[in-house]
Amino acid sequence: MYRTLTPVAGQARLGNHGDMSLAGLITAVDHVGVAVRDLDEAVAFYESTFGLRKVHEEVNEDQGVREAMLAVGAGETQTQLLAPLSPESTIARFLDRAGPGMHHLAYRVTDIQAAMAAVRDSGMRLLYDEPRRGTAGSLITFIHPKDAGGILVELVQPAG
Ligand code: V0V
Ligand code: CO
Repeated sequence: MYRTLTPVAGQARLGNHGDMSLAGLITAVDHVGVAVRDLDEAVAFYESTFGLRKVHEEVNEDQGVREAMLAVGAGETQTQLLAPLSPESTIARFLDRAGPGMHHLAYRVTDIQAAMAAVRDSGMRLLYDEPRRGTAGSLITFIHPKDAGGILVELVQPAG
């Protein structure tokens, strides 16, 4: 019925999104990234206010951040607090422009190379040609916010 009524749309769907769709590759919201000025203060605030629980902390020189992961409920989804390591870091620029607040939305993917191929196929700009090292040994990349509805979207393939 669908095909009979809208054959062109049907073909476009298959042609553009057949094997290359992100559908099926994204399995969860992995984390929401929040830019903060002082990591220790922010961890204390999120723990006491929302009852979140810090489960991980690390410095990521490549990304210019000191970051903490806080489990929400059982920890399937986390809140990531990000403080800048230097005035040149992307988080410092964000804080200068917008102040503390939501910075990115991270979708968990099963296969980051396949997800990156799907993003390229859709015409959205990836910020990195190859995945980089993210929190706790994960592999990450980002989609430009101007191509993703005004949100900086991270794709993350967890370690292991
Ligand atoms: C910038 N824009 C944003 C944005 N950052 N829009 C939504 N959300 C954001 N976070 C807008 C900005 O307002 C401009 O809009 C436009 O995009 C171009 O911005 P820009 O002046 O070029 O800003 P920059 O120089 O700060 O660069 C923005 C990008 C940069 C996204 C290219 O932040 C970047 O490379 N991010 C990827 C790396 C990253 O964010 N690392 C920290 C998280 P108008 O004014 O033109 O309309 S690390 C992490 O999450 C880890 C380690 C992990 O999860 O494991
Ligand atoms: Co992140």
